[in-house]
Order: sequence, then C-alpha cells, then structure tokens
Amino acid sequence: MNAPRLTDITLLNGPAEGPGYSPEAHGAGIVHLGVGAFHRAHQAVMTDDALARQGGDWRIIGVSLRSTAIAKELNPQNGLYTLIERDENGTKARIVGAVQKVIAANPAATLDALCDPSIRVVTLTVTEKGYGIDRQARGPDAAHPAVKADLAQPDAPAGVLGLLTAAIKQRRQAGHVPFTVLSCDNLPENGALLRDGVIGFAKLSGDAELSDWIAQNIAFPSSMVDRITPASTDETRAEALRQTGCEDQATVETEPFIQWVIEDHFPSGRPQWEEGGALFVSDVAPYEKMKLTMLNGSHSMLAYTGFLAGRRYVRDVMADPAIAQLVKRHLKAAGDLLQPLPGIDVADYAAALAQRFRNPAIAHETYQIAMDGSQKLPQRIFQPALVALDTGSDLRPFAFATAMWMRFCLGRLDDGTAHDLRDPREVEITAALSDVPRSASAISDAVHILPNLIPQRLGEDSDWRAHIEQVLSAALDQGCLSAIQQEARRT
Ligand code: CS2
Repeated sequence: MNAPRLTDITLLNGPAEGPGYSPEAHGAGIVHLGVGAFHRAHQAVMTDDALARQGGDWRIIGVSLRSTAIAKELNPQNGLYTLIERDENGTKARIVGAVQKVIAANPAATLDALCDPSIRVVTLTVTEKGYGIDRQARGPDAAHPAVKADLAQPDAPAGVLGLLTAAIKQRRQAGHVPFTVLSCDNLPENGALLRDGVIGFAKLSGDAELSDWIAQNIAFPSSMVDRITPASTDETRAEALRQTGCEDQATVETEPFIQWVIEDHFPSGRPQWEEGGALFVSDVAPYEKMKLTMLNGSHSMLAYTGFLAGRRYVRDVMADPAIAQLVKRHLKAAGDLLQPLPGIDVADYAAALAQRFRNPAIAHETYQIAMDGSQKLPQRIFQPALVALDTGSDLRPFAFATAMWMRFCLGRLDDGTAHDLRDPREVEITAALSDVPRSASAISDAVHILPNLIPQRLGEDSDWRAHIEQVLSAALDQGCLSAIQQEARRT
C-alpha cells in the first residue's frame, strides 16, 4: 500500500516527533521571503520551538519569489514537513508546523500578505544576489533585473526592494503597525545593508518623504545564521518515509548544529526565538565576521579546491589529507585576524567547524557551495585578505582560495569536462577569460580588472599577485591535484 502524504500530524507512523502544539491554533505573524531548504532547517525550526513553548500568533507565510516548486511540495501538506538531523551518531526527525502556507511566484499575493496587519516581522533568505543591492555604493543596483523592473512600476513590484518598499508605504497609509525586517543571508551587516537598499529604493522611485519615514520608523536588525543544509535528495525523502510512515515532498536534511545571533531590535514584537537557542545581542558584527570568514571562507576554498579535485561532497574533500590540511590552515589564518569575542575560543570554533565539515551523514555538494562566487568571495575571502594585508599577516591562504576560484572560472576540469559557473556574473567572467592566453598572469590580470570584485588594494599588492600566479600556474601546467599537493606541503 502506498504511504499517505504528510498532510496531518495524526497520520504520523514512525519515530519522528510531532510539533508538540496544534499548528492551526496559531495565526501568522511572519512573512518569510525565500522559503528554501535553509529557511526550513533554521528560522522555521526556531519559530516552531517558540510556538511550542511560548505560543503566540507567529506562524510563517513563506514566499518563493520565482519558483513554484516549494509551494507544490508544502501546500498540499498544509505546510508540514519532516526535518531530519543527522551525523555520525545517528538520525533524529521531527515534524515542523511553523509554516502556514507558501505563496509562489505571485507578487500581488505577496504584497497582500506583507500588508496584512497581523504581520509584524518579515524575514529573508533570498541569497546574496537576490537583494539587488550594490554593496560598494550601498544602494539599489539599478542594473539588477528586479530593481530595474520595480523602479519602472513601483506600485506593482516583484523584487525584494520593491516589495518591501511598497508594503511599508501601504501599511503606513492604512495605519498598520510597521513590521521589522530581518535579513538572514550571509552578508556583512545584512540589516544595515538592506536598510540602505530599501531607503535608497524609495528615494529612487521618487518618494523622498517615504524614504525619510522608513529611515526613522522601520527597524532592520542584523543577524548571523548558521546551519549546514544541503539540497534534499531522493535519499532524504526515503529517510523521511522511514521516520514518519508518510510521503513527504518537502523534507529537509541538516546537521544537528544550529546557531542564530540576532540584534535585539524588534519594536513591533517578535517570537521567543530564544526557546530554539537564538542568542540576542546588541552587536552582531563580530559573530558575523567570524562566521563569514571562518566557516564560509573555508567552505568556499574547499568547494573550489574539492570540485577541481573531482570531489563531489564536502565530506569527501575532508577525507583528502592535503585539502583537509589546507582547510585547517585557512581556518587558522582567518581566525587569527579576528578581534577576540567574549566566551568564544577561536581555536575551538575552528576545530568544531572542521568536525562539522567531516559530517559523514550529510551529502553537501561542493558544486552547490561553489555557486555565486562573485557574490560570496568579497566578504568571505577578500575582506579578510585586506585585513591580512593591513596587519602584515599571511596573505597566502586567501590568495590560494582566490586562485582556485579563478581556475574554477575557466569552466573546465583538467580532464576537459565542462561546467557552468552558476554565477550571476558568469557571462561577464567567461567573456573576460575567453580570449586570454592560458597563462596564470594573463588570467589573473583579466579577473583583477573586473569592476566591483577584487579590491584594488589587493590587486596592487605584489605578494598577493605572486601567490595567485604561482598557484594558478601549477594548476595549469601540472594539474589541480598537483597544485593542491604543492600548496599543502607549504603549510
Ligand atoms: C555555504 C553556506 O553554500 C554556501 O556558500 O557556505 O550555505 C553554508 O553552508 C551556511 O552558511 C552554513 O551556515
């Protein structure tokens, strides 16, 4: 007999735990933009804990801005899904009931949801490229397709900045309480950045008065989020069936570790996320820097290196002694540049990260992490490289990561297999490299002159350039495996 679809917790028939409260007894108080696997393994879970222990009308209306896939998975299940946590010690599963429904690829319905007076918090995981913010200019990127379209039609927006601005405007006109906007993406000072983007969008759309009002009345706290969450596979769905006795199209697998550090500034209220372990602080920046440069920086380095070495998953990369050695070096180099953080031992943090990367039960693809390098490397690799430059510290680990990314950008493995870069600047990067001779210096020069990418001060540093060219020429002349071995011998 076919297993029933997970539409109701009374159907549960397996070891998975139920939510511990009746989801339908709670109203929605949050709209979340970008309801992908990460959100379902992170903010939704802490909200579920808050609902179970403190109650409140804090369920989540999920929005998928472009794809309809997640709505098709979650809506027939009344928002229920199985969260599977796994590591070498075993597997635990629970049903999360925090998501009320998903609105997919429907800007008008999204704007209506954002304007509902019961919504008091808007959270976001739309990825680095999803915001449409020019990070150097700290304002809307008028060349971003969604920003361009929304500026032409500010009353019928479909992108992040346009939707938030229009919703804030309509709520103000209707006299509804302002919502708090909480970015949960891996961007430095994500709240302040989004604030600049929204304020700038209102101004660019011709409403300077609204722009000033937003500056004074809307809170944009920053937050640091952390949980390694790969894309779900058939194996994840098979595990959900074992755990629940039900067919679950929306299940997510993740590691046991979870961390959320949030700036505590929610004038219109918030769920008791502390119940799920969230840490509320007055300044998120040091936590965020630690996570972006240590976890995400070494993740990107190992993703490019591992992918070029033919390793599909992070756990396989960590089983390669040479790359594992380079991960250790990278973590130490990034950690040495940080200001001390009370209660945190950076060496312990580094050791815990390496352990998490080794998690044999999580199938996290190097190609997934390698995606969107142009959006990720500035905060993960180039920012700490600049600090290393300014403090006379070792630049080499950051140059190595950059050289491996450049090698990845050539779009071919040593055996000739082609891959897409999967980067919003793919066309531009590929064009810049297409007529360039296959020499390390020519490739490095071509990438260094791309605008708004590698900081000029780094590009002007002869040590930085020399390290990059040395690694790249080893990779081009002797192959990536050999370049990696040579680098590991230098540690
Ligand atoms: C990863 C992150 O895909 C990536 O770029 O580095 O998604 C990482 O897994 C999370 O930030 C962990 O919290």
